[in-house]
Amino acid sequence: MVIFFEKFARLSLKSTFIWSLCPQYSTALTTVGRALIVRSSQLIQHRYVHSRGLGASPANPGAAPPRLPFSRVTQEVLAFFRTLLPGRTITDPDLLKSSNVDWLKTVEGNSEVLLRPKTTEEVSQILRHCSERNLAVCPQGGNTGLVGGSVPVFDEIILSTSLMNQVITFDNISGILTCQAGCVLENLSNYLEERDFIMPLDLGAKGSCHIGGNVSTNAGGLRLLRYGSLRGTVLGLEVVLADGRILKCLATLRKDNTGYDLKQLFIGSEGTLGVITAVSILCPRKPKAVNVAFLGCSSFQQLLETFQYCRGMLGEILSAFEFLDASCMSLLEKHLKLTNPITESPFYIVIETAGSNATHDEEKLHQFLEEVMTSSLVTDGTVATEATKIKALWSLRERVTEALTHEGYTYKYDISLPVEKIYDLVQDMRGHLGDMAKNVVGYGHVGDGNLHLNITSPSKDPALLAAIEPYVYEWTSEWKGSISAEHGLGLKKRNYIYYSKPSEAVALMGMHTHSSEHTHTP
Ligand code: 2HG
Ligand code: ZN
Repeated sequence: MVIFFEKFARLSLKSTFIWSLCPQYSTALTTVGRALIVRSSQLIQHRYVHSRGLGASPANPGAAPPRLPFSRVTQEVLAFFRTLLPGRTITDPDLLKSSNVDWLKTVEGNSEVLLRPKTTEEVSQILRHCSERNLAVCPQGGNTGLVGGSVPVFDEIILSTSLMNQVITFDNISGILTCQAGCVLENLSNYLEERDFIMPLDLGAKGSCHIGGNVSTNAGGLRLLRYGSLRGTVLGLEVVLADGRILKCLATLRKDNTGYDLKQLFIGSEGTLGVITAVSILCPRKPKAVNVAFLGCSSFQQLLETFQYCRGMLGEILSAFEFLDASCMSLLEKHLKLTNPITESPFYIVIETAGSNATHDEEKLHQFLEEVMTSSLVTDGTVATEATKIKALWSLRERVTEALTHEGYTYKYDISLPVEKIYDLVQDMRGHLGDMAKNVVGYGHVGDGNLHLNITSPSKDPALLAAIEPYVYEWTSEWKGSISAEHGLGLKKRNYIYYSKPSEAVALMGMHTHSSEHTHTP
């Protein structure tokens, strides 16, 4: 068994579970039955972390587990990689630097080898070789993740998908795109737009993130409200399992009820079950008309009522309903010199419509705006139909994360809650932290009940962290929310899974834990 993800042991399905559900594979159990699981020593380690309360302890939150007894990369191993990937086996420490640290610069590993395969066959050979030699591997896409899931914790070999960037096929009748995992989301969007289609997902990180990483973290983003999650739009996957076997489930069918839908196991499993090497995805037609409205509201309650009107009046053309609060706006102005296009308000909404008839869409949008403005739900607003202005309005929402990075250290929370509760958490947290925090800001995907709660301080502050956690997780759990709505668990959230999932469910995922150890389980 090779793939070792020190940071994460979430969907490490136990072999007994998966194989007993798949009788047609049962003969394989004795020889390769562990192929879909993270090695058992990691599971033991996970119990170790929990049984000592290290993971959930405010004094030591998110503590990295100790390094397990994996082999070290030898000259013989390097020689194998250099023959397999000439010029694509990177060992120069300067070149490795950016792959060892995450985008937020909060988590850093110490890998000495970065591999850049171009084909699925090469990925398969890498994993087989590592499996046979007990070498740990960290798969990496665009390295834009926010939970420390895309960088090594110790000296894992980094397997980068950056050169696996080819479109394989696109069918312009069905709208199904099949491509390699390392395609950058924005490149795919541009490719499709030239063909009158769009990607069903859009993220602030689109310029760097890879589609394989998007799928393995089940990224949500700005269009989920309209096109649903990747669990619905991804039609097929090609995956290399830990022992090097290639699982070709790269279907391009809308409907396929033959047996288990295995690809679902890999969507959102953050690389713990295998490395996604190719994806087929259903893409919508490019809308003929896009409008973006940027509105101001004086209270979150009014924002929620605006959302209700919006769903009722714009239903079939609504493609996004996002929000940011006044603190986010101040940071955008301060650090990125962006301009607020409307009068100052406690809350701002970004509404996007995407439809097939410009006149019809504009008429509907204007009726909606008239309604929410005459009823004083919305205090001010502006609408864009032209591409540059649309982009400028979207920047106000998409670039909040970037603005926050200039504030010092940011504690990030990605919470799912009943939509009417999402801003209560921000307000509650402000009261709870008082002067300890520099900023407590809220923004996110109202349409999906997904809050991004970000708390800043001039630098890393253990006392502040101890005040935030586990408070934030207890709050979320009390309202039956999720402690990771769309970013995944990675290294940073892995120890908090029990706030969102019952211990029986975690045990089914392969974590060997005892529920009695989890005093914080609701
Ligand atoms: C977004 O919606 C991203 O902008 C990032 O999910 C959120 O930085 C964050 O907390
Ligand atoms: Zn988000």
